[in-house]
Amino acid sequence: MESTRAKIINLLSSNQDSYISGQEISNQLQISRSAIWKHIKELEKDGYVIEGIRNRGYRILQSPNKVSENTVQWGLNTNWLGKSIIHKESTTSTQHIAHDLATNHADHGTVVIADEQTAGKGRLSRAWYSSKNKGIWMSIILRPSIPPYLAPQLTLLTATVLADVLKKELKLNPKIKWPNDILLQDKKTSGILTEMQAEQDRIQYVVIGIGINVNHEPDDLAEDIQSKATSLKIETGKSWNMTELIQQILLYFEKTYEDFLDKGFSVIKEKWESYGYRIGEVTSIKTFHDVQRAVLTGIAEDGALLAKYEDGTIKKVYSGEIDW
Ligand code: BT5
Repeated sequence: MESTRAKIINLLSSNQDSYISGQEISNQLQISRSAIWKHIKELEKDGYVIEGIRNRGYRILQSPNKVSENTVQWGLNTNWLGKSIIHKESTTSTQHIAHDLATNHADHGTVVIADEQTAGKGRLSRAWYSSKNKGIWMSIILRPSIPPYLAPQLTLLTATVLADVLKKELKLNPKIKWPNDILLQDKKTSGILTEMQAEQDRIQYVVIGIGINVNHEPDDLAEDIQSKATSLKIETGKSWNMTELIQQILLYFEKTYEDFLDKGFSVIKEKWESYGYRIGEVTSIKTFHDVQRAVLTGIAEDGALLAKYEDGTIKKVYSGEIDW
């Protein structure tokens, strides 16, 4: 449920350069002018700078430099993604909250964000370090009308979205390591965890978890990952505004997702392969059964990794690690 404050922010944000009168806000939200005034004062306490001019109305001049439902909403140019945002200062895992919301009928496009996760999850019950205010820890709820076996495509789609944002907006040179790692200078800066609730032939919902190390200094990274992980700050030497980054990710995500529904997976596949780490090279692939050398030739329509083994056979790898 969108809060009244979020609705006010939404209204003011949809019209950033002009004023919205108290009367109009009152009509649209069905609340009194004095209630609006109280909400505006609360927003100012949060760090918003709001100009109110008699006979003209209100307009937002500046939003605070901290992630919250309101700050992400302000200036978010999506049509459906992130229209409902749940922000927590601390939680076990945004995946847990997203699953709870999704089973309670949360809308397609609902986004859960946390400043800190105390039990962040990776794949296969691995842990994901999510230190306070250092990175983006968020989950997106989707209700896609694709068959369950194609859900892995959404992980690959998400990876291309993150790579695109890092490349186009931050001018970095990201690589995607199959299936879900975003690397900068061969070190992991981001991971994706896709979880799904489905019946045999129908997806009820998918939760896509995105973790990005943003403003970590080297010492902020847990000791056991220091040699193989990095952050945007470590790579660029500067801090990044996480609210803006989240907005960019959501905007690119919405566009890419719509393209995917329109045109199918081929566009994603091509882009993924252009970012693919060690594509065309010989590497080691570790599966549940064994470790083998193979050339990575690309990805298949169902999201599997295509590997050409030394005996010349090309096989699909659904679960495993490359060059770990
Ligand atoms: C992933 O798993 O890479 C998926 C990570 C997804 C995290 C997001 S954050 C929002 C949402 N809520 C959650 O609880 N999870 C999602 P996997 O491929 O299994 O990689 C896990 C491995 O990456 C760990 O075993 C560590 O070696 C390493 N690792 C853990 N934390 C890291 C970090 N912050 N940065 C880089 N590497 C990390």
